[in-house]
Amino acid sequence: MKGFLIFSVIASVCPAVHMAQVFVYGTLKKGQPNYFRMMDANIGQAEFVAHARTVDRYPLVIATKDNIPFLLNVPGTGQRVRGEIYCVDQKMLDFLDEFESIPEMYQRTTVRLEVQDGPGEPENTPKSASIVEAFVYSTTTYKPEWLQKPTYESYDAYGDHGLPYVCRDDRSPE
Ligand code: PCA
Repeated sequence: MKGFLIFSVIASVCPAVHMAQVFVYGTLKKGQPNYFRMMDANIGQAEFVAHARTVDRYPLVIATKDNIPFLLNVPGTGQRVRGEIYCVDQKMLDFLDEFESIPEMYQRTTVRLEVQDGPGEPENTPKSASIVEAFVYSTTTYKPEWLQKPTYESYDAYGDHGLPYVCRDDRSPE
């Protein structure tokens, strides 16, 4: 019984076993500059599951000269970060790993999330307030001074922080 309870708390939300759960908090969210990549069927498949926020606090900062959002893998500081959970197929996961320059810029780690709301199909949507795990592109390869930067609960490339995201395919080091 105990085992069953643990299994049901950390639930899998993807309908197909070959799909992985990914939490996006930055430019891959709806309305953000790289969302179109998630929706490109030539790249792979990504299905929106629900809005969610991290169970633990993390510093979500904007850094580098290109104003890139980074979730620093330092649980316990910063804010409970808001984002979106997607189920993605292997092709999309492979693309995202490359797009996010793993392992130099980001690392793909797992994060615990509290589900907020989903699109409504009760059988496919995890219950509001349930706890799920997903992959996230976070980083441990940050500069120490990034820890002093302002943190955000919810990233918006077009927000009033005045740090607009610069998209380029050939990122050069700072
Ligand atoms: N892309 C990933 C990590 C940060 C970024 O801009 C995301 O949206 O979650």
